[in-house]
Amino acid sequence: MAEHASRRCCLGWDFSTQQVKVVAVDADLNVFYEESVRFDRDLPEFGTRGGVHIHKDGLTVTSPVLMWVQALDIVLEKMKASGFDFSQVLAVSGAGQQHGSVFWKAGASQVLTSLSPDLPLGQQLQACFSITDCPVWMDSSTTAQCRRLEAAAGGAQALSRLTGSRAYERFTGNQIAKIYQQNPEAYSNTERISLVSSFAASLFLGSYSPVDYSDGSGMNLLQIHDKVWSQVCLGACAPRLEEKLGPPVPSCAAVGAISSYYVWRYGFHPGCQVVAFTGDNPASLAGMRLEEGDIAVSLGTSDTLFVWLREPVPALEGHVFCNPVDPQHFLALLCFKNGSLTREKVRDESASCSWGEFSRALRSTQMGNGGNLGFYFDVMEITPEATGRHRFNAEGHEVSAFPRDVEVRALVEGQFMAKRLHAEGLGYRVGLVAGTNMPFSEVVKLAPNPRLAATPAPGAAQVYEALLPKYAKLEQRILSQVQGPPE
Ligand code: XUL
Repeated sequence: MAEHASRRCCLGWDFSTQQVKVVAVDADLNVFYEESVRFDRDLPEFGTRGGVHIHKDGLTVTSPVLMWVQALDIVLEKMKASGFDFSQVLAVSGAGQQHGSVFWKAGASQVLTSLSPDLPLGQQLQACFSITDCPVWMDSSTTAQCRRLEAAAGGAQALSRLTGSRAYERFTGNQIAKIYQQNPEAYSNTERISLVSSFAASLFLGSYSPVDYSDGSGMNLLQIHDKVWSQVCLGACAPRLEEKLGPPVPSCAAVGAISSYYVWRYGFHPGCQVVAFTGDNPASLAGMRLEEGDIAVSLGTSDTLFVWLREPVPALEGHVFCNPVDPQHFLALLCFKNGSLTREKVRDESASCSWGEFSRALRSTQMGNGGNLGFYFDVMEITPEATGRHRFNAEGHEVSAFPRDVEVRALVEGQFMAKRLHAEGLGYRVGLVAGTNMPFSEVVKLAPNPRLAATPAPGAAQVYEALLPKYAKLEQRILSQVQGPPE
């Protein structure tokens, strides 16, 4: 029997855009088993690219719900074939891509509660969805619904104060409104609407699992302070929506025992608990073990920044979600579209296509870059909404170019000052003292320490504290060139 066969553990699932993945974590928080199914490669019959269908309008982006169900079937079968001992699993939980939604057809609940252990889920749930292609987070087709929702809530800022974000096309309330308007029959034939996360939890529970506060904050429907659905927002999106959503729960809530389907088909213990699933970004905050005052930056195609906040200031940019670890606190998320690709471009132009050269350029210039500041928005930026490259010398005069080494430092410093500036805009304060008495941090103490990729150089605080107001002023200058002066 395989070495992983009989270890008490919890299973963590990830229903992401491109794959379904599972990890088994033992009592010392060691990951000792992993399995996954990639949609494009392993389920080619659904014809997805990157796990999605991009429709002809270029704005609508969906994924087939049965592809997600079948992916779960395949992962479970692979685990079984490898000798995985399901009877040792104490609990299952997980994460899902945020904002995506699943529409369960009238009667689906009946099917979910009476699954036959002889058949895979995909076969039994075939007729359970009123919408077979689910809107996902990459969809941007709901601008009209967004404007309507903001108007109903008293404006974008008022909606942001209430729900943590102004109206965003991918946020689920706006997606539901579009479905209600364009396909009213399918909407009225829907008995339950899940997020991808609560949908996945429902599959394990064998009944509808509630939406959790954290992922629920990505819908433009949840009042992030009171943790209840906003009647104004529900009313602006679609009728009878509250009953289709069910009441939300804390992200750490145990929602029930695993369905007997898994007990009979795979040998799970009947007492195995299902803990509410949440969104992938909230799950990352928990996984990275962030605490109050911490900030985490993910450098990808887009850069994402996560912050643990106690007193958020919801704004017109970025998102404030309920914190998955401590429901009294919050998580701020900022997305910067000009991330890796822009860094690579500047590396190619100013550092001979070499990261070694790029690092040398950084070492050869001083912190603060002699007062030179740059903005590198090769594609329309999300935070802030501006475009183009803008360079300013120490006197604040716009210049057309920098020496190569100065260019490299201006890019890196500019990208990171933007992160600090906009995180502060959402209520983050550099230098906060970490919170005490946090049970989650106690629990995860056992896990290997996350590896810090870098630490600030001595003197950095003084240099950038002084430079930040100048950066903010120049950013305003660029924005007023794009948008015209403020009213
Ligand atoms: C966050 C967002 C994405 C998805 C990716 O608001 O839309 O990060 O969660 O899965």
